[in-house]
This record gives sequence, C-alpha cells and structure tokens, in this order.
Amino acid sequence: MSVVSIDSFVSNAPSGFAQPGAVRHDWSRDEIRALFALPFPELIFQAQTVHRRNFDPTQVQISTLLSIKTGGCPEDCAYCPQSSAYETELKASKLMDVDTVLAEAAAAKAAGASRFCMGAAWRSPKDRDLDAVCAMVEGVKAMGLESCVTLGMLTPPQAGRLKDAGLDYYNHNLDTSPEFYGEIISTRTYQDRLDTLETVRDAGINVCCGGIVGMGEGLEDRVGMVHALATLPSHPESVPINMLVQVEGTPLAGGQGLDRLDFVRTIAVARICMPESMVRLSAGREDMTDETQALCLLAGANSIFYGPKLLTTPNPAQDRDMALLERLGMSPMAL
Ligand code: SAM
Ligand code: DTB
Ligand code: SF4
Repeated sequence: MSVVSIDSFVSNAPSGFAQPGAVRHDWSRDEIRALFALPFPELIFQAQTVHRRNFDPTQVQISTLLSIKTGGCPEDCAYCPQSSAYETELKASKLMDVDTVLAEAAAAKAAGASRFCMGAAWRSPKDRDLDAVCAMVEGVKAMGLESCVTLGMLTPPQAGRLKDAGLDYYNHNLDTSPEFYGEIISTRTYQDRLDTLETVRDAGINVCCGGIVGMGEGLEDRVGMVHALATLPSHPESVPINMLVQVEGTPLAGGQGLDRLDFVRTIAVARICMPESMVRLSAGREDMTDETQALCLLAGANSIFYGPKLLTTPNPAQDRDMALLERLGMSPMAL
C-alpha cells in the first residue's frame, strides 16, 4: 500500500476509511472490523489524524485512583481480585473514612493529578454509604480536583444525589462484547450495565465507560466492545481501555497474555470511533514497556491512571510516568 499524505487522506479518504473529526453513533461492526484489519501504519495514521483534529497530541490527562472500599464484592467478575467468589491474597476492608480519603486526594493533587477517582467493591451502593461518598466528592471538588466514582449499579435517586454533591464522572464499564460477557460475569447482565449508564447520563454526570482486553476474548469481541461503546446514544466522555491484570486466584489468572500490538490496535480503533472522547490507557501499564505505552499514546490514548496503585494492583511509579512524558516531550493536561 502506498504512503498517504495527510491532505490527500483528508480530502480523498477511500470509502470505508473513517472521516476524521466526524462524530458518529451508527458504526457498523463491519466498519469496525475493517479498522482492526488495517495495516498497522494505516490504522495509526487514521487514529493520529482523528486525534489531532480534536486534541493537542502532547497533552495527557492524569487521574489518581483510590479504592475506598476493598474486596468482599458479591459479584463474580472473573477478572476481579475483589470478588468474594475467588480466593485471592487480597484483604477486604470496609469503607474508608472521609478524612483519610481527602488526605489521599490532597496528596494526589500535590503529585500533579487533575482528577481523583474513588472505587468501591459494591454491586450497588447502600443509601447510607452514599452519604459518606457524597461527602468525599464534595471534599475532592473543594480542593479544585475533578471527581470520579465507580460504585456499581445506581438508581436514579442515587445518581441525582451524586450529581448534587458535584460529581463530575461516573465510571461503569461494559467490559467486553455482549456475546463474551456471559463468560466473564454471571451476576449481572449487559442490560443492567446499559441501564446504569443511562441513569448516569440522565442525571447529567459525565460517563466514563470502557472495557478490558486480554481476557481470552477473540478479535470479534474487541470489535463488539468498541461497537457497543461507539453506538451508545452519546459517546462516553472518558473511555478506559484496560489490559487484564492477571491476579492469582481469579479464574482468568494464567491465561495467555494479549499481543501488545493488538492492545495498541484497540486503542487506535476506539480513538477513531469516538473522536471527541478521552481514551484512557488504563490498567496493565505495569506490564508494558515504555515503548508500548508510547505507541498507545501515538494511537490516540490521551489519559492515564497516575500513582503507584490502581485499585488493588500495582501501577508504574509516578516518577517513571513523569520521566516517560518528559522523554516524549509530552505533559500533563491542566484542569
Ligand atoms: N464494583 C464496581 C464495578 O464493577 O462497576 C466498581 C469497581 S470495578 C473494580 C471497576 C472496573 O475495573 C471494572 O469494571 C473492570 O473493568 C476494571 N477491572 C477490575 N479488575 C481488573 C483487572 N484485573 N484487570 C483490568 N481491569 C480490571
Ligand atoms: C477502569 O476502567 N479501570 C480502573 C478504573 N476504571 C476504576 C480500575 C482498574 C482496576 C485494575 C485492577 C485492580 O487494581 O484492582
Ligand atoms: Fe465487584 Fe466491581 Fe470487582 Fe465486579 S469488578 S467483582 S462488581 S468490584
């Protein structure tokens, strides 16, 4: 295939090539499959073109995660060390107190994060627990940080309370394709997840929704996952693409890892299909070289989790991340 210049690509994009910049909600699986099948240089070129239309390619949004309630979860997500269905080395703990959480948020801000994300291992929050979470959200906002929580399924009144507390983002992932989903989780349905996403959207909270790759799914499942995300009535503002972190004791431990180039492809296709969304190079960076991460950033990822821990598993040290951004001539996005 001959090399395509950016100008000729933009004006003469062959049919089947994504038109850079257009936000579409009618992606077909065939179109998405065709993107995955592109030669790597063509795919990256398209992703870069779309990315540069919408974002400064040198800027990366950085968020710090904190598990505010760890383990003992009644759901059976096969990837998750926090499910009580599996024997892992994780120690369960109850909901943290508000002051301790706010001290962690202040430290994250001092280290350079612009968003603080709090995760709880719940199927859904109890109303009394939501009082404390709302106080956490208010405190995080008062520090001048963006706030995000991930608490499981929500009812409309619960979403309304979070919105009133000032919540900016709610994370709730579709995780994989509708077909593969049943192999991974039996305790709640794909439709349950879609319902929560609609509830969050209706409450006026920004949606953070993505999935996990490297769980033993096939290419068609990665196609189906991006398709499900890109055909939502509104694209999620934030799209985390996680690479499975294998944790001993979970059913997915010991599986064959994903070819890193297939991970990069997933990022690139997500970028093309959701041009205005922040695509997050999410879990799994601890098992990636700096060069793989650089490829992900070239493929259109423009946010990362920042800090030595994700929820329960390790993430690269802050100084390694800052050094990588500096080596790449990139910088953290200001609020
Ligand atoms: N319990 C809530 C829920 O599931 O909606 C919130 C916390 S849950 C840990 C948030 C997300 O983390 C999951 O939806 C999943 O996509 C991701 N996750 C969990 N364990 C993971 C792992 N081992 N590797 C990669 N991503 C993981
Ligand atoms: C998301 O998509 N990834 C983050 C965040 N949303 C909450 C969580 C990753 C968790 C990885 C496994 C762990 O550390 O427990
Ligand atoms: Fe529970 Fe969330 Fe883990 Fe599933 S992913 S087991 S819902 S904490």
